[in-house]
Amino acid sequence: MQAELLLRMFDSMVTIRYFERMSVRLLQQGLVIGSVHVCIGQEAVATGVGLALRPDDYMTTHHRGHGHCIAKGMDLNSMMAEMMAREDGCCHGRGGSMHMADLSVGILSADGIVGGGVPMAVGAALAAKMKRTDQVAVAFFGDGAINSGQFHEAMNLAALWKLPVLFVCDNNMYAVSMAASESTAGSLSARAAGYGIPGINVDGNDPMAVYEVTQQALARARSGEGPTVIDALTYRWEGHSRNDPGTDYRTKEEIAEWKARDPVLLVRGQLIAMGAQTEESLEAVEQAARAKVDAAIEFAKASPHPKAEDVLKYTYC
Ligand SMILES: Cc1ncc(C[n+]2csc(CCOP(=O)(O)OP(=O)(O)O)c2C)c(N)n1
Repeated sequence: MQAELLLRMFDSMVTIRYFERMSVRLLQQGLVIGSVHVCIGQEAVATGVGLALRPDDYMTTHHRGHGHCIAKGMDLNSMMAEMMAREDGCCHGRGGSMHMADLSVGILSADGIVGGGVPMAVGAALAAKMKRTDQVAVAFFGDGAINSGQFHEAMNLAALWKLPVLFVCDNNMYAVSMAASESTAGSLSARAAGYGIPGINVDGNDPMAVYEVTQQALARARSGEGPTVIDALTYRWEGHSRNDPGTDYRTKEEIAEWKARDPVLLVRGQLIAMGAQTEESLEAVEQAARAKVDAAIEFAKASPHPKAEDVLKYTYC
């Protein structure tokens, strides 16, 4: 059971990492349109939470959200086509990297507005409570979101009404070039305590640790006890986005230290140490993951661009 789950985690993380590496390459080639914020190094947070959720649980994510969507089960073809601004994308190519959505797996939206998805997840949780389903809503956000007003309004209502919601922080300690230590007083878990809800700190580079705290939080939410905050400490290996090398405000030593704590290598080592897998069998899993992403790229390339006369289609006012 443990080995099977770890293998699924490995598969999820290598799929996310390769998807992200290819996203950067396709952006450089001009095939991906707009901007891309990759989550290389942070795959364990998305994976640990995503694999604990049910397909009908709701999720909102943020600008660095490809990993969350993949771990929640979103179709890679539809994601890649969206990034390449094609008709077969999840938003028919109108949204791009920061606007992934797929209601068939509970993904309500990604959001380019920092903190924007948090109140939406609370709304989804309120709907689940009113309809008496036992669905849970998860809001992913970065550490840069936790000083925004809407974040606190959302936490307050969720705690007051005991809504089935998980607040999950991909805490990579930077918002663009701003270190959290220079922008944030106190801690996220202390803020959770201020709203009377649990605030759990977890190693965000260990998918099993993230999975276990997510399961506890889900059980609490489904039994009507209300929300939980999960503060998952992790690190983004790359720069913030296209024009940021990520090295002007972080030391080489810091980056190297976090790369040495690679979540993919951690799980690879665990699977081999327990005798469940070999180097060769894991290489085959990685190859299969790369093949899925490569097929999604080919699918997206073959998908048509929206027609100019359809420019107003899907717009509402
Ligand atoms: C309300 C709002 N303010 C500012 C921005 C510009 N912006 C985009 S991403 C970002 C940093 C977000 O940092 P964090 O939430 O920690 O996520 P990370 O990029 O580290 O994953 C900022 C300031 C924005 N998109 N929305």
